[in-house]
Amino acid sequence: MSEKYDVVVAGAGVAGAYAAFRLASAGLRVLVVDIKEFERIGDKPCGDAIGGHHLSFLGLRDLPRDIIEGYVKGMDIYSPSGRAKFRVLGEGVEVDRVGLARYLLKRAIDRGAEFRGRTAAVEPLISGGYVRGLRLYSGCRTYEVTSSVVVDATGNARAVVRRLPKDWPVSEEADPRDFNIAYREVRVLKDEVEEPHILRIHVSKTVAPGGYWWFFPYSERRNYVNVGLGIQGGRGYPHPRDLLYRYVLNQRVFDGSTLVEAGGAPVPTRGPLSSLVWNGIAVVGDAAYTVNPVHGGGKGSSMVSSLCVANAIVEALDRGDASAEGLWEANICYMNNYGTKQAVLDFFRRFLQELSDEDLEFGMSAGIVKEEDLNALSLKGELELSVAEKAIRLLSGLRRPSLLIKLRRVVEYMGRVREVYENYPRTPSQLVTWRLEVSELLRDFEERVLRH
Ligand code: FDA
Ligand code: GRG
Repeated sequence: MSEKYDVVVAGAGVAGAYAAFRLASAGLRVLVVDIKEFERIGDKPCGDAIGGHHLSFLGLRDLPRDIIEGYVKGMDIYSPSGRAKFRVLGEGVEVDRVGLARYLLKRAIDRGAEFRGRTAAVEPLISGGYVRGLRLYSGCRTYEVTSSVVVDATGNARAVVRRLPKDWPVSEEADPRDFNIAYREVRVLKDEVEEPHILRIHVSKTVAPGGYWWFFPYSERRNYVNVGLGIQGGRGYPHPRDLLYRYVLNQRVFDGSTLVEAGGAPVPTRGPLSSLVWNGIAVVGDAAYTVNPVHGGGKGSSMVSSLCVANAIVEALDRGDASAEGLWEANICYMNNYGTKQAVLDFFRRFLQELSDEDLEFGMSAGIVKEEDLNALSLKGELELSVAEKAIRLLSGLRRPSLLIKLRRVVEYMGRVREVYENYPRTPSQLVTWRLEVSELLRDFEERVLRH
């Protein structure tokens, strides 16, 4: 006889652990499984930055101090030559990633969730068009658990949804070019870091093609920094570790530094899945492509998806309806709180990844986009049309008018994709038509703007 739960969560990274915490807090019978044991939960390479607004939204303002590696007050973004710099102010933290996931999982367990480490989700159990549970593997044994809803929070593995029928929207595969491959090291520097509350991002097509390299100090741990580099996937670019060693770690600031940790992983830098739910199944975090496409941060937004999914499951099970329709509120919530911004930024990301170092240098030094514009872009995914208009009026006669005209068109398309996402379907039956609208807009954008 298989064991029966209300919800089985596969994966206990931040997304799975936070979902389990929310579900257990609502009184549901929850099982969480992970291939890792409890001590290594959350141990995945990361830049460790989370915006304070996410912590407020998620009710995580009271994180224990011992899992905070640093307090962040803002970020400097450098042009390829390093001569132009934008400072974007915004408060956040550098977090101990293992400490955070373990803290969330512990809270879930305290609220009654059951955790099984060293346990793999092997495949979903499907019958009558519904996911009814999971086949699990642990200690050389395969067995089944059943549940009203399964939540796939297995990150890039997408261990459950990738085994669902291809016509279920949750199973959608991502294009390799919609990933960044990111590698990072944690190092202790010989000298103190200047301005340890400021994160640094450096854009350069030569050093980090289709991505950037970063230098994130841990203000609470003297001389510790998280330094890494991301490149766009699927383009045949060199390995990010090789680029980091070739262009970054030979800089003087790293002389005599010691290595604490190293590692990398793919990051899905694209728009959200068209639906986080289907019959008996929900998907959250990296497995649902909830990362910010422009900067690759995904911890905060993965938990936003978990919050939306958990709330929807609680309500759906209360009504006894775990169908796509019954769980649909998860999508409305996620699109309102993050997905729309993500989709808009994905269009901007595609434009950014096509720019040369010359374009980036010009764009940043000529003041086409200013610090305040970047603030609005990162907070709301809005880039004012007037920015491009102003720039064109001022500069088109002088230099690089084609870049400016392209920027204006990009901003127009960002407005259009926002409108489409603001009209996200209220029921699953309208999803196919809506998805066609999104893919047509993207095709149009690629043909008329990017390849033009
Ligand atoms: P995550 O991958 O963390 O968790 C998935 C869990 O599922 C794991 O515990 C895994 O063991 C488990 N699992 C997998 N397969 C399983 C199976 N079959 N059965 C059971 N369990 C299974 N984000 C950010 O906000 N700020 C930042 O600074 C950075 N920096 C950064 C740098 C680098 C180098 C990378 C690679 C990524 C980042 N990110 C980031 C992105 C961020 O790390 C990412 O978005 C979140 O960790 C996603 O959390 P999830 O819980 O969705 O997946
Ligand atoms: C796709 C152009 C492009 C680059 C991606 C993958 C990658 C390059 C970098 C690795 C990830 C990394 C270092 C992310 C840190 C980004 C960051 C500052 C996250 C914190 O931002 P939040 O939590 O994010 O405030 P949002 O945008 O969700 O408010």
